[in-house]
Amino acid sequence: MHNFSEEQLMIQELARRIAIEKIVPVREHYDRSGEFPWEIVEEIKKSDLFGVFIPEEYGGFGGGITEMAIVTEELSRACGGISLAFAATGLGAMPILLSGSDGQKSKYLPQIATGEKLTAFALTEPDAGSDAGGLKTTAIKDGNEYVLDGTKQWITNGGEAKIYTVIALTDPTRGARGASAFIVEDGTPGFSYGKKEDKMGIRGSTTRELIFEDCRIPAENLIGREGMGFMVAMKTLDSSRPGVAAQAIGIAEGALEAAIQYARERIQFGKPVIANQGLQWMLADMATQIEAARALIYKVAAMIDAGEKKVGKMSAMAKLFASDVAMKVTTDAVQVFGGYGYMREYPVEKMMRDAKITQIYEGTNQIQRNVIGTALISEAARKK
Ligand code: COS
Repeated sequence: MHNFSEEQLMIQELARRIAIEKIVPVREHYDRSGEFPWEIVEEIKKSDLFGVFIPEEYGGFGGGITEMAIVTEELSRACGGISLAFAATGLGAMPILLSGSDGQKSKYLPQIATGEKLTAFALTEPDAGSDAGGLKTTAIKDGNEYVLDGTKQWITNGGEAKIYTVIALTDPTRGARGASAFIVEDGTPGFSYGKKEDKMGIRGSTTRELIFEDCRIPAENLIGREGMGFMVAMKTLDSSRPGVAAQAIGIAEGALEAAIQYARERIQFGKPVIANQGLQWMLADMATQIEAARALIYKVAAMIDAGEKKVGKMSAMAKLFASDVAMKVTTDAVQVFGGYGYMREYPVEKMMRDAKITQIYEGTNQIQRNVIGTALISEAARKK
């Protein structure tokens, strides 16, 4: 167990209770229907958990990435899809938290802290995924407004969120260096929602296209300065990747728990299958990998919360390692369940489908290795 404070343990307990009492009974429904889990959003709201990572002066609890990870982990133990209503709100709020003005913080953070408004982060485009610098959406200044044109793709919470942080080019001739970050509110004329994706996993979460056509927003919605957008996006991802790692490890913990319970109950050859050493070894590996990943996640979360600046490498390591562990553990959990594991009647096939996305979004694990490799090179160069 990590050295969580009394308050952090209380947050963990609250989130765990929602997960067990409210999410477990409905997760299959949302996985099948692909609907957005508003009833769970209400529960998270009632427990004040949306505010755990928002400073007290803006109506939050005053925690940081550690608290965000604790809640994400606990909710994900029950459902890695439903937990995203919370986790993606954290991601969407991050540019405002990290780089927003006092005015922007005062206007938007209190509404996020109460859960009155969900948020979403919009960087990815049809032709700009791993190559995030290749974005094409433009935001051209016109008097005291910016005019947005373009399409964002695969936006978690798209259509459900009310506040969007959007990266767009204010100077299309300068590529990534011409990018800027903006706040765009739902209902702004020229801003509409496109295709809603039909996904393999995390089906209790909405993934949708955002379309901007001559969409005018006040110039005051610029986050930071023009040209800072790519940096805002990269800093956001440095802080949010531990959240993906927490989601991954939550899913893995749910799968391990289910596998242990099943292995104790399933009788074959006249004894519970857990009596087989081969199976115990599988469970031992699963549990060990989860603990190692958890240690990494809460280490980097503590570094970020302590205000350390160079966290990109560790953050990428946490997301890379935890998501690979989640994929391995959920696959092994299906194996422990055998034929039953492959059936939709049991939760582990869903966990395996949910785990897969954690190796892909907020930067594929190949991109995480690029981030880690680049950091190793620059650290070595600095030592010279
Ligand atoms: N923090 C602050 N600034 C950063 C940064 C970070 N973590 N990473 C890069 N930058 C800055 C660089 O310093 C550089 O600034 P200058 O132009 O002033 O020198 C600028 O950003 C461009 O950096 P770089 O040349 O390394 O960018 P690349 O285009 O090579 O891309 C990767 C870097 C691949 C790491 C980046 O595009 C990435 O993370 N891609 C994945 C995106 C992703 O996670 N998508 C998921 C969608 S969001 S859910």
